[in-house]
Amino acid sequence: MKKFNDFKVELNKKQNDLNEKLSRIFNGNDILSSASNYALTIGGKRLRPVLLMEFASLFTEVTDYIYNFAISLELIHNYSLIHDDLPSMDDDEFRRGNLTVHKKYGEDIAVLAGDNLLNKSYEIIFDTMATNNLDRKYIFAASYLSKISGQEGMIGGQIADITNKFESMNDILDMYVKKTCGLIKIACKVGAILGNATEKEVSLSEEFGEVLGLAFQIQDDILDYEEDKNIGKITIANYTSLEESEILVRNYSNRAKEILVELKKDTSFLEELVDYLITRKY
Ligand code: GRG
Repeated sequence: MKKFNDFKVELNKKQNDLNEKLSRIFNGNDILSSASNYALTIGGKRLRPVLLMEFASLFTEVTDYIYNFAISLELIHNYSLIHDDLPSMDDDEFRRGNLTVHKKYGEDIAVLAGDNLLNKSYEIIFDTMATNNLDRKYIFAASYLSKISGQEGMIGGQIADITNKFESMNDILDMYVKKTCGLIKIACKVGAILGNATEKEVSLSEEFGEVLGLAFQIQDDILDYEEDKNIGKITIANYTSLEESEILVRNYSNRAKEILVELKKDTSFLEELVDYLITRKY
C-alpha cells in the first residue's frame, strides 16, 4: 500500500512538471494560441511523455533534449484527440471533463488548433536537434516518431477504425496496435534509443509499449462495455465476453511486467504504472 502511495506522489510530480512546461508553449492572445493552450491544459494523464522519460532514465540521465522529445510526443497525442473529437469523427462534446475544442471554439478553429499542435511538435524537435547539433540517434528517433504518428501507425489505425472492415477479434487488435499502441510504444522505444540502450533493450522497450497499449485499450473497452454496445460502437466487446476481455488485460499486463524483469533495471515505477493503468476506473 505504502509503495502505491509513493508511486502516486512520484507520478503527480512528473505530471505537474510536464503541465507547467506544456502551459508555457502557447501564450499569445490570439484565438489559435488560446485554443491550442486550452487543448493542452484541460487535463490528461501525460502517460506518453512519462513513459518516454522513464524509459530513458533506465539507461541514462534525462536531459532537456530528451524532455523536449517527451513534450513533442504529448503535443502529437493532444492534436490527435482534438481531431478525434470533431463532428466528422467521434463528434464528442466533452473531453477530460471539459468541453471539446470544437465545442468551445468552433470546428474551424479546432481543426487548425490540432494542426498547430502537430506542427509545434516537430518544430520543437527540429529546433532542439539543430541548435544543439545532436547526433544521429535523435534524428532516427524523430523519424520513428513521425512514422508511427502517420499512416503506418496512428492515422492508419484511425482509418481502419472508421472504415471498419473487421472480421475477427484479431482485426480489432491489429487496429488497436496502430491506433492506440503506436504512440505508447514509440514513447518507450524513443526513450530507450535516446538513453543509448542496446538493440535488445530497445526492442524489449518497444514490445513493452505495445502490450501495455493493448492492456490499456482493452481496459478502456471494459469501462465502456455497456455504453459502446448500446451506441453500436465496434470494440473488442463485439467479439468477446467481458470475462475474456479481463483475461486479455491480465495477460498483456503480465507480459509487460515480464519484460520489465527481462530488462534487469530498476523498473519499480513502471511496474506500478502498469497496475495503475489497468485498474483505473475512468
Ligand atoms: C484523429 C489522427 C487522429 C487520430 C486519433 C489516438 C486516437 C487516434 C484516438 C483516440 C481515441 C481513443 C479515445 C482511444 C482510446 C484510447 C484512449 C483512452 C486514448 C486517450 O488517451 P489517454 O487516456 O488520454 O492517455 P489523456 O486524456 O490521459 O491524455
